[in-house]
Amino acid sequence: MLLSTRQSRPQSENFSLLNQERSNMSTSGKVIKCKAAVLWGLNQPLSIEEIEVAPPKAHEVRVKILATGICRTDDHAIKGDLAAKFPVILGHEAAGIVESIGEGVTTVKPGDKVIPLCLPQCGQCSSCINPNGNFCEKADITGKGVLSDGTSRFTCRGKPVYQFSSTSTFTEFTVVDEIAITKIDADAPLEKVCLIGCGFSTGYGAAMKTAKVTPGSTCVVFGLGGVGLSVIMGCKVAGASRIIGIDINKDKFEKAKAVGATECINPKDLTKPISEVLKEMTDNSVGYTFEAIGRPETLIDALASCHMSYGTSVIVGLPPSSKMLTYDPMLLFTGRTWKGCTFGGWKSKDDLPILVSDYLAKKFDLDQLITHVLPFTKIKEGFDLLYKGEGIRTVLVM
Ligand code: COD
Ligand code: ZN
Ligand code: ZN
Repeated sequence: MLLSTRQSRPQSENFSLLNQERSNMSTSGKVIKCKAAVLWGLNQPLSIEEIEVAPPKAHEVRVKILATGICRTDDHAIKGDLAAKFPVILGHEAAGIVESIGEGVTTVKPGDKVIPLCLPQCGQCSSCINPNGNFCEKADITGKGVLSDGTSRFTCRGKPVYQFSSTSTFTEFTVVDEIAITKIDADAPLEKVCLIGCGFSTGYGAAMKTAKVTPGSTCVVFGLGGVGLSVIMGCKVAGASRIIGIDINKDKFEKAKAVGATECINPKDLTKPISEVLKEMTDNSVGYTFEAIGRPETLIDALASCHMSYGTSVIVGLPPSSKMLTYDPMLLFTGRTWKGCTFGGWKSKDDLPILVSDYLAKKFDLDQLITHVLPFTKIKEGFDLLYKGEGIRTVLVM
């Protein structure tokens, strides 16, 4: 029985699972030495190092990471646009297998397939207990870089190394709080569902969970990177009949149409404001707009582009923290709704396993987002692809 379950998985994953079962017997309770990409300081190159990963303490879980995506937020930490403490192990979009658990852990066990949660769900704070909230108060928004007990589980060359975004996944092993990990279907292909750990869920949830796009509606998505494409997938699954993609890079249009955009516009080709063009194109019927760029100007464009009385505009992209917005309150006075969301609005620990099952049921296709797969040690090449704007998502496999 066990053998037949294994046979349905990819060969490499079977091998990892078998190794995992053997290894967690010998590694449980001990320090593990493994490879990780350490960032020693702002704007430094990522350095592949041997690190030590301490065993999980009470209510913590040690995970063998098998696949991790590279997200722009990791680069924001490298450049200093997002607070982090150094040295640090970045990475927050991943999937793996539980190696061992600390005392009191009840929701996962060794051998379980899991996704670490860059937005935890503690289940007890004001956001977690309200059905409409998801921004858990335990989220590490100030870049403390430590687990709940105030320390990290990593050391390298005798120095403590900080964690990132409640996770740290650019490493063969990591330790997270139990509130920052969720168990997923044993049949999930980890090198695909790792994207559910951040980029995909952020965009897809903006449409499905936050905006609650209605069937037959007209949607406009500003920015056709991995997050914007995931918004398009959400609009399509929700039954939108028109989905208009906007990007200044026309090379993004082909993929946008492949995932569900019905038409695409390059603002550089326009002589009138985009809100007016969209109003004319759609006979004044834009129900939903999404901003997945993270620029103050396009946030206002997206707001102005949804219908003046019943339209909803969702902020998905986050402008650099120093930027303030100026806008005409009349845009809201006439009835528009302006909403924001983090992580698509999903309650991470509860909702991610459902998204993984939806993927396995072929409700959406993550393959469209994965343009490059590289061995973990080629992480620098993966970041170069991000900088060149080539492809959508790079997945690193361990
Ligand atoms: N007009 C139209 N399109 C533009 C413009 C413009 N003025 N400027 C840039 N673009 C396009 C680019 O050509 C590109 O195609 C796209 O916008 C942006 O895509 P990417 O590939 O750079 O980025 P994504 O899709 O991976 O992510 C973009 C976000 C803005 C969503 C992301 O950077 C972000 O800020 N996320 C918010 C934080 C968050 O929710 N994080 C979740 C946990 S990390
Ligand atoms: Zn991310
Ligand atoms: Zn909480």
